[in-house]
Amino acid sequence: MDKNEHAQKSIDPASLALIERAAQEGKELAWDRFKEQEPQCGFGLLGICCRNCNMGPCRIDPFGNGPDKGVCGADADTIVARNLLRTIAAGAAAHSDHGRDIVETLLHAATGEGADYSIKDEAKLMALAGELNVPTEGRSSNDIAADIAKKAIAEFGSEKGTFEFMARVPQPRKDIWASLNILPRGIDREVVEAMHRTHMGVDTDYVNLILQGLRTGLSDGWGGSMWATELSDVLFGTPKPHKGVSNLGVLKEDEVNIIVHGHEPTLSEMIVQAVREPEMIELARSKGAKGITVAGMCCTGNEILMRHDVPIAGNFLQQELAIVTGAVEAMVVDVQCIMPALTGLAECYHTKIISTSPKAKFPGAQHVPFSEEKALETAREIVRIAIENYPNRNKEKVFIPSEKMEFVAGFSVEAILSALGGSLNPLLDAIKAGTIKGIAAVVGCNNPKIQHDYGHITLAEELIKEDVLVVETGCAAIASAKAGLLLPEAAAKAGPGLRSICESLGIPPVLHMGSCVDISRILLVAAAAANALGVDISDLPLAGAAPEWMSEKAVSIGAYVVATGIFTVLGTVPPVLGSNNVAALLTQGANDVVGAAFAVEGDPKKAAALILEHMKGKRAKLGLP
Ligand code: BF8
Ligand code: SF4
Repeated sequence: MDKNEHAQKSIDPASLALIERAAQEGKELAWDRFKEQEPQCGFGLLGICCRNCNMGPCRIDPFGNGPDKGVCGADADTIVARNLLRTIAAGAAAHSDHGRDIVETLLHAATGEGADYSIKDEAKLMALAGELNVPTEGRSSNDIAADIAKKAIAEFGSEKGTFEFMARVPQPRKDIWASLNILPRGIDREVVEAMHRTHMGVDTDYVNLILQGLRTGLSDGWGGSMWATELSDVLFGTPKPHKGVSNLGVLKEDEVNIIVHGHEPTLSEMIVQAVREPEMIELARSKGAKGITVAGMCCTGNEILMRHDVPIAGNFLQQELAIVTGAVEAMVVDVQCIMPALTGLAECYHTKIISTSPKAKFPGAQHVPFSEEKALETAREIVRIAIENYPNRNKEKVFIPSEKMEFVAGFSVEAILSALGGSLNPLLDAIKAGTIKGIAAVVGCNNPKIQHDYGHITLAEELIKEDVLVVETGCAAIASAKAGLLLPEAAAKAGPGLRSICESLGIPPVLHMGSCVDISRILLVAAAAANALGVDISDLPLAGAAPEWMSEKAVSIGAYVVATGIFTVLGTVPPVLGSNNVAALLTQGANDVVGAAFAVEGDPKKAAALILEHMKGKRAKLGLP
């Protein structure tokens, strides 16, 4: 493979250097495995294969030359819709099960079973207690926190049949959900019902199936994910803007490097604490290292960078590249977006892959079970394993790219409000005046189908140039961090209106709002804007985009963002094109039902044009210039 072929894989110089390095060393990466998969299965790409029962697997002939029904009689519409609903259910389950773990951590912190955790944000706890009608008078924070956690737990099991956070949804939106019968009832319940409905011989009506997809998505966005965000803030602190450093250049040649990768902040918070202990630093020195560097990867990285001065090593397609540096003593993983390839690759280096969750074991990894009861102790054990591994590093194999970039992150809703002087009004006034044309949420993954980071960066740059404020989470936000778009100085790349606002507030034109569960923060900004203007969310000049999405979680996010009334552009094609009816419902029909729909556009410049056109239409309807 020549150099030019590698150049198409990423726009990030650090990644390109390591892709080249891996090729020289004969190491296989996701891009190579993607190539081996090509041409990918046409039935799979169109969503028209079904193996929901053992009369199958069945497939529909997309050209009309073969079967148009499975053995049971399911047609393309049913099969595509059922597959999509199962995908949403898996994504919602992943986010919400993460949420459940956070709820349980708060409960255990409150009851003393998780003694290493404590309530870091009393103000947020009190605000939530007020909102959720939990008595506070004369009560300890732990008692209040326990009550809040129990309220949340009841919502997973759906004792109540409704969500606390529905009170945050603007009334017109809730009326739409009620009329469609898609108000989520219970977080687990919607996932279970989705699985039930897609079982052989249950729901076959594609419209009915897609509606359950929206409800399942809503149970994630306004349920599981929102609990994850809110209670993580209570436990670990509500993010505030601060500086950090990104990209693989944050790894240190002369220090023990530990990467925390995955999604939940519970363990990584403890590792951050453990590496700062003098005994650990002393131990590292005794092994010949100058110190210990912890760097994040993917959403675990986002969780800790939002709250601490901890660098982020990279996003989804950089996880293998981190190992190729030869400078990582341990990659500690919990759940989600962890490539099974890591363990095989790590065998060629000295890196130890340490799995920690009973839910996610990896053959070849060292398993150090994590429990809240012994959280800090486990974190110390993991840090010790990493330190002991430092002398095994082959210094000749080390190749750390020099690229690193500063960023400012930590834009929780609370932080945005405080930057605006206490209310959303200055932002809304700017939108009304046309100084800012609208707000776009650019979120989601990397995917070797798209040049790494190209989708995210091109779209964000195109939008800010046109005076659209961009808010980001997940791997999209990490891409922007590496490209320098999260710095206030990046306002120079924005149009004159957005630039003036950013300069007067001292904020970047692209705001990092957290991990993927923190898209719930974006929902709250949308809801607050709609309430302040007395309109529905779908009336606002807002848009969502996932230029490089790959995960099932992203499909659940898409479902709840569209159901919330926000137009969403996808950069990679979802497997729905095998049914014209389903594709039309998602891209057009949904407009008449929930006031928003999906578009699919792989070229981020064209995606930006779609978003601008959409905002123009919404502005005109509101009578804005
Ligand atoms: O939850 S953006 S690749 S890391 S799924 Fe995964 Fe996608 Fe990254 Fe975070 Ni979100
Ligand atoms: Fe085939 Fe129907 Fe069974 Fe699916 S549910 S595998 S379409 S028979």
